[in-house]
Amino acid sequence: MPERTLVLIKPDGVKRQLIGEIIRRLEQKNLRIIGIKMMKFDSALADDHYSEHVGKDFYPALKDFIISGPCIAMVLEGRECIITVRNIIGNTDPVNALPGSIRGDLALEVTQNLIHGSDSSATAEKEIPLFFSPQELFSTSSPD
Ligand code: IDP
Ligand code: MG
Repeated sequence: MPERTLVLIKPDGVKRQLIGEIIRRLEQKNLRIIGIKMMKFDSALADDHYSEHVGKDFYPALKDFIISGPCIAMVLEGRECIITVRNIIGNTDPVNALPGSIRGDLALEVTQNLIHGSDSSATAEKEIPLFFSPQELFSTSSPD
């Protein structure tokens, strides 16, 4: 099975009407979207998804932001898609993200940095089921 990763267009990306621009960049790389939905974080999902950051000084601001409005959640599939998506996204701080990356071209703030991508296969395996049931995913390697 090809590798899978969780991608979120964060509330700033939805508000700024960058959904199409962000998806265009991912699809043009020939990554496959195998699941997609608009959804809103609640408090519990924020704490689960960002469990590694709960308790850090920036977490209250991150949590307020991620629950502030709807997100687009997606599962992408493709060869080495975890590192590939991370490269397309760019550095966590948009100031340090290279031009050509999503954060490098389109964002300026560390909290409001437009997009999330899983950082490892273990993380992807933890994150994907928080947003999608198996029935909501349409793998490119399945017959339909
Ligand atoms: P990532 O999104 O590039 O994987 P992480 O370190 O996993 O970065 O942090 C998750 C999110 O938390 C970041 O995307 C960003 O929105 C926010 N964040 C991370 N570090 C900071 C910080 O030092 N100040 C403010 N927000 C931060
Ligand atoms: Mg991360």
